[in-house]
Amino acid sequence: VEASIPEPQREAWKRNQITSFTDKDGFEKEVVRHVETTLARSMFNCDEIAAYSATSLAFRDRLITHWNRTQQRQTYRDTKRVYYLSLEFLMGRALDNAMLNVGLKNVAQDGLAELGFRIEDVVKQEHDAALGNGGLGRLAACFLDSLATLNFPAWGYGLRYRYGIFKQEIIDGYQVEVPDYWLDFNPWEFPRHDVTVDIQFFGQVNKKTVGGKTISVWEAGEIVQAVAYDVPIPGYDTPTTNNLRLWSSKASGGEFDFQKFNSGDYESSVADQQRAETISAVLYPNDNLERGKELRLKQQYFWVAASLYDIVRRFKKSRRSWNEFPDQVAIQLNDTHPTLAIVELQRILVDIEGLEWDNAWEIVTSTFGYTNHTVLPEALEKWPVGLVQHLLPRHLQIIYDINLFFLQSVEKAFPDDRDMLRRVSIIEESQPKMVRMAFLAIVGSHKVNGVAELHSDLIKTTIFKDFVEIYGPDKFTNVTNGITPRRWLHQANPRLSELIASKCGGNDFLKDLTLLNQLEKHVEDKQFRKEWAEIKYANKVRLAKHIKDTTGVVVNPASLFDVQVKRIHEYKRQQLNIFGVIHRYLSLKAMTPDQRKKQLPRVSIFGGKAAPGYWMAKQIIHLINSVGAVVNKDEDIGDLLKVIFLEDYNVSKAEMICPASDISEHISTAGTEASGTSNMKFVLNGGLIIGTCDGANIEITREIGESNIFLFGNLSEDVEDLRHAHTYGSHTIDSDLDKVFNEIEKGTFGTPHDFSAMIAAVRQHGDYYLVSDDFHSYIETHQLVDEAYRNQDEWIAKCITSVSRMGFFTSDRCINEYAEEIWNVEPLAVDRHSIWGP
Ligand code: HBZ
Repeated sequence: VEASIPEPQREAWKRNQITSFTDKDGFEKEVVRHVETTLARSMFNCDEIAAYSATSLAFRDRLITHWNRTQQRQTYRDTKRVYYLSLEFLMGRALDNAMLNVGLKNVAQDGLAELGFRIEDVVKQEHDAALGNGGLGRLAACFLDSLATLNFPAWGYGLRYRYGIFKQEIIDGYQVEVPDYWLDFNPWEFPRHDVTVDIQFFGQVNKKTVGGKTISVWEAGEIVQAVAYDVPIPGYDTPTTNNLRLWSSKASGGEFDFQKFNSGDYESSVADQQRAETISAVLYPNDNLERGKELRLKQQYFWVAASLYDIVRRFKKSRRSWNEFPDQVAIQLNDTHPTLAIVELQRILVDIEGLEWDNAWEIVTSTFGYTNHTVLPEALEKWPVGLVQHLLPRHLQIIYDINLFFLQSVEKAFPDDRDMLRRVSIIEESQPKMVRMAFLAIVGSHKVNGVAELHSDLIKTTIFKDFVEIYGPDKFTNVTNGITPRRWLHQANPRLSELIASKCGGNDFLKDLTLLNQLEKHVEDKQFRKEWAEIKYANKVRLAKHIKDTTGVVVNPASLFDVQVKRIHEYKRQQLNIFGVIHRYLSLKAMTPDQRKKQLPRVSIFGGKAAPGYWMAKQIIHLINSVGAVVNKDEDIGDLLKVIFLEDYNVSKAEMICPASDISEHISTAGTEASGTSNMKFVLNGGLIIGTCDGANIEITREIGESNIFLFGNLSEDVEDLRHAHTYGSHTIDSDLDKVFNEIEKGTFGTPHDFSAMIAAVRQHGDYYLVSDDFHSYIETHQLVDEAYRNQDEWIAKCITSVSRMGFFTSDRCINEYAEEIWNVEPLAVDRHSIWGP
C-alpha cells in the first residue's frame, strides 16, 4: 500500500505525524484548544457540558489516530475479519470507558481539576448511547470491547437510530415514555458522507438473457440512501481501536426531489424525504416480542444490505477469488434480526457476480454463524410471505429456492417422514403463510449457538430438535455469555477494582479474569474483609443518595439491599418479587414491636422498562409503586422495609446499582431466561444472588459453589408437566400467596381492580410462569438470605470467594470461543512501538 505513494510525499506525511497527549499538560492543552476553537468558548463560559465536550474531543482525536492505524494495519495484513451484525448496541457512556481503556483517566482527572472541574461531574454530562433494549444489545457492546481488547480485526454493524430506547418517567406510579433524542451533540461518531450505499425496496423482478444465460434482475421501486457513521471502539491497554459502523437513512439524491419540488409538488417531495429518514428513526422498544411491522422489516433489510455491500466492497479490494470469501470474512448474526443477510449475499453472488447457485450457497453457509437468544415462542421472528414479496420480491424468490433445495435434501435423508418436511419448512403453511427466520438462519449458517449451557441444550431438544437430526449435533454449540470486566468492574466500581488489583498483582486481572482466583487466599484476611465491606457500604451510600434525590425516600444504607433490575417481563417474574415483598410486609405487620426489633432491615429495589405496548408489564410497575407508596410511609415498619422503583434503568444507572447490591434477583421461570448477564455483573461486584436454576445461574453456581448462591424453585424439566397440571388438573394456589392476593383485593395497595388481571393470571389462567408453584420456596429462600446476612463476616467471605471464582464469565473468554469454534479468526498482534509498519 505504502509503495503506491511517492517517497517525498510519504516522508512529509510521516514527518507531520500526529502525536497524542500522554501527560496532564498535553491533555490540558488539547482541552483548552477544543474549548476555544471547536466550541468557540473561553474560560469565562466553560460550563460542565463544555468541559465534557472538550474532554471527549481530546480523547476522540486520540482514538481516531489509533483507529486509523488499526485500520491500516488490518488492511495491510489482509487477514480474516469478523463482522458482528446486531440491530442493537447498548453502549452507554463512552468517555469514562475511553479514558480507562487508554489508561489516561488519572491524567484527565488531574488536568480537569487544574482547569476547575471534578471528573465525576464531567463524565455525568454524557447522554447514554441507548441503542438497545436490554441483554442482547448490551452483549453486543461487551463483545466489541473484548474484540478490540483481544486485538481481533472486527467490525460491528448496526443502525444509527435517531431515537434510542425511550426514557422512562414514573408518573402517579405508572410508566410514561419520553422520546430519547440523543444526537444533539455526539462527539463519538464520525459521519462518512463519502461512504454511502443505495438501498432498493419494492419493484419487480425481470428475467434477462445475458450471454446466453438467464438472470434475474430486480428493478427497484424505491431507493433510499444509507450513510455510514463510524464510532471508534478502543480496546483496553492496546492500541487496537476497532470500528462500529452505524447506518443512517437518507432520501436518495440529497435533500428532497427538486424536480417534484420545482414542479410544485412540495408535499410529496417532503414526504419522500421523511419516509426515507423514518427507516433509521427509532429503535423498536420490544424485547423478546416480535410484532411483524413493515417498518421493522425495512430497517432490517436496509441495514443488512448496506453492511453487506460494504463487506463485499472491502473483500473485492483484495482481488481474491470468491471461494476465498469465507477465509476472509466471518459474519455473526446476533439473533435472527439480520437473517436477510444470508439471502442478500446469495443474491449478490448469483444475480450480480454470476456464480452458480451451489457454489454461491457453499460460500454463504461457510460465512455465517447464528446466535439464538430465546426459546420464547412469541419472540421467534416470522414474516408474512406477502409482506416480503411486496418489499423484497427477489429475496422471496431466493428464500423459496433455498427452502426447495433444503427440503429436497431432507426428503432424501428422511424419505418416510412427510411430517418432518412440514415441521422444518422455512415457509410455514399457515394463513397467512410465514417465513420462519430462525429456520432460515439455521439453514444458511455453519454454526448455531445458544448463550448458556441449559439454553443451548434446550434449543437442541425443543425448537430446533428436527434440525439436530438433519444436520447432526455438531452444527449446534454453546457459547456461554460473558461481560467485560473493564466496564463492569474497573469502571463501575473503581475502589473494588483497586482493592482487587492490590491482591492480584496489579491490573492484569482485567485482561485475564481468571487471575481473580488469587483473591481466595486472602479470604481469611480480616483487614481485607474490612476494606471490602467498607467499599460495599460506600457504594450503598451512593445509591441511597440517588434514591433520596430521585424518589424522596430515605433508605438506610445499613439495610440489606435487594435488587431486581432488568426489562419488565412476566417470564422474569418481577410479580413474584413484589408478591414476596407484600408477604414480608404482612409478616412484619403481624409482629409485636419486640419481634420487629429483631428483624433485619431491607430495601427492595426494582428498576426496568416495560415495552410500551405490554400492558401487563406496566401493571406490574404500577403494583410495585403502589406497594411502595403504602409501605414506605408506614410508621410501624420504618427502616424494616422500603420499596423503591428506580426510574429509567439504563447502562449508566446499572454502573451505579450493581456495585451497591447485597442480593440481586434472577428469578425467571426455569427454562425461559436464555442466559442473563446482569447475574454476572452483580456477582462480579461482590453481591450474592437469589435465583432459579435457569440460564447462566446454573454455570455461576458450578463456578462459585452451591453454598454461595441462593437457588430455589422448580427445575426446567418439570415446567411442562406443571403447566399441564394447572390446565387439566385441579390448581390450588399456595396459601401464603393467597393471603397476598386477598390483601391486594382488600384495597390495601389502591384500587384492587387495577391488579385483578395479575392475580387472575395465576388463579384462573393457568399460572403459565409458575408463580404459585415457586412461591413457597422463594419465601423460604429469602429467609435464608436474611439469616446469612446477619453474619456479616461470613457474608463478606462468601462475596470474596464468589468474585475470586468469576473468571469464566468475562466476555474475553466468550470471544475466544467464538473465534476458535465459529469464526476461525486470529488476533492481529500489535507492535506498540511501530506506528506505520505492520
Ligand atoms: O439476550 C436476552 C436474553 O433474554 C437474555 O437471557 C440473554 O442473556 C441476552 C444476551 O444473550 N435477549 C434480549 O435481550 N432480547 C432482546 O432484547 C430482543 C430485542 C428485540 C427483539 C427480540 C429480542 O425483537
